[in-house]
Amino acid sequence: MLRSLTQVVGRVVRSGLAEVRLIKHAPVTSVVICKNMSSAKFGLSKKLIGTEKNIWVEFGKLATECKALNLGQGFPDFKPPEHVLEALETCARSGNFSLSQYTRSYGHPRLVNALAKVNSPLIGREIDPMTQVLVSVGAYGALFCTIQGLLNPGDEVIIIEPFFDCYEPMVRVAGGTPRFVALRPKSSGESSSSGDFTLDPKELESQFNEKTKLIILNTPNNPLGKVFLREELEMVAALCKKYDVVCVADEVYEWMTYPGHKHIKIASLPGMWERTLTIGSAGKTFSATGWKLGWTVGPEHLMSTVMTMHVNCNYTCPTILQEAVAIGFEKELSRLDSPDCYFRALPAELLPKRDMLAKTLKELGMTPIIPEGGYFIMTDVSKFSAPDDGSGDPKDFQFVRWMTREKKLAAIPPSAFYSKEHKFMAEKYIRFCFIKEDSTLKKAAKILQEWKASL
Ligand code: IK2
Repeated sequence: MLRSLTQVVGRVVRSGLAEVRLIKHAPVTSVVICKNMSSAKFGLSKKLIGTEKNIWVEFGKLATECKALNLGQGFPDFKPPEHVLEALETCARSGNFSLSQYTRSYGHPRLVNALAKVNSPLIGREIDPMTQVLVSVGAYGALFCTIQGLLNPGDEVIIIEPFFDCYEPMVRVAGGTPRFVALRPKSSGESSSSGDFTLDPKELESQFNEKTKLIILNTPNNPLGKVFLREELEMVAALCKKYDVVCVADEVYEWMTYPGHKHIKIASLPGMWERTLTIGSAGKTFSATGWKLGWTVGPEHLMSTVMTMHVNCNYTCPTILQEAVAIGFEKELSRLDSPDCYFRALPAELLPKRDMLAKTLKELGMTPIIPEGGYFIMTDVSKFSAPDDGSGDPKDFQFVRWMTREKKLAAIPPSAFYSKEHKFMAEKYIRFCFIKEDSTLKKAAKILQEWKASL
C-alpha cells in the first residue's frame, strides 16, 4: 500500500479509511489526510518538530540521483571479511530453524558472550554477558535506547563538537537540553592533524551543573578523526565524577586507529566503569554497515534502563545476523595478536588510503586535517568555490550539493556535526570517506585534479 501511495505523490487517492492527498514535504513524502481526518491532529508529533531534515537522507539521495562517485556516507565499497560472510551463509544453510526465529531480547547468547570476551580485557574487568551487554539495531539503536532510557525532561547533556549528528535530535526528543563544547584547533594557524583539536578544560567545566546527566564523547571522532588522549579522557572522567554524570562513549571506530595513536576506553579509567555506557557497532567493526547491529556495554544499574527502552522499542535484533557476527568475533578472538586479525588488518588497509587521499588534497592546495583514527578526512576547500544556491544553508552544504551535481563527486558537509551556534567553525571544510577501493579514490582524485585545472 505504502509503495503504491508514494508513487502517486500529489494526487488524491482513496484508501479503505479515507480520501488522502499525498504531498511532498521535505525531506520525506508525507501523507496528509484531507477529508475525514484533520491534518493538525495527525501532523508530525511535536517532539519531532525541528528534526525533519537529515543529512544522510538528503546527501545519500543526491549522490544516487546524480550518479556521483560516493565519498559521502561512511560505508565501504568492498565486501566484509570473507569469514563473516561465510558464517552468515553457513547459518542460513544450516537447517537450524531457531536461527530464523526470535532470540533473547537483550542479545543473542552467542553474541553477548563474544562481546563480553572482547570487551573484558579492554575495560579491565570481567563483563557479565547477560546483564552488562545489550545488542541493538546498530549503534544508532544503542544511542537511542541509552539516551531515551536515562533522560528526563529538563536534564542536560554535554555534547562534544563535532558530534555524530543524531545525538542532538535524540537528546531533544527525550526532552533533554544539549549543551555544546567544541574541540578547537590549538593555534589559529592552519590545522593539519586531528590531534590539534582539543577541549578547553575551563570551557568544558563551565557546562557542567546539577542538571547535567550525560556527556557524549565520540572517540575516534567522526568527522574529525581525533583519538582522545589518556590525559583528555582523564579530564572528562574527573568532571563526570565531580558532577555525578554518566559518560556515553561512542566508540564505533575503536579498531580504526593509525600509527602512534591508541584507542583507550574511558570505561577502563579508575572509577569510570560505574558511570560509562560504551557503544559499538558491528557495521563499522566488520565493514558491514547494512547489517545494523550495535551494542552497549556498561554496569547493570545503567544497563537496566537501556534494556527497558530496547525491549519496548525493538524487543530483539535479527538472530541470524547476531549469530554470524558472534562467529566473526570468535574468529578474531582466536587471532588477536596476528596481523591477519581484522582489527589489525582493516586499519593497515586504511592507512595507505588515508595517505593517498591526503596527498591528493594537499597537491591541490587544500589543507586536509589528517585523522588519527576512523575513516573520514575533513579538508579545507576555501581555494575552491561553488555558487551561492540561495538556500541560506551553511556554505559547506551548498558546496557539497553543487560538487555532487556538477562534479559528480559526493561528500558530506561537516557543519552538520555542529550546533547551530557553531556551524561557522566547519563551513570551510568538507568531509570525505576513504574506506573505499583504491580505484574509487583514484577516480575522486582525477575529478578534483580536473576541477583544479579548470579554475
Ligand atoms: N556513531 C558514530 C560516531 C557513527 O559514525 C555512526 C555511523 N556513521 O556512519 C555515517 C557517517 O558518518 O557517514 C554511528 C554511531 C551509527 O552506527 P550504526 O551504523 O552501527 O548505527
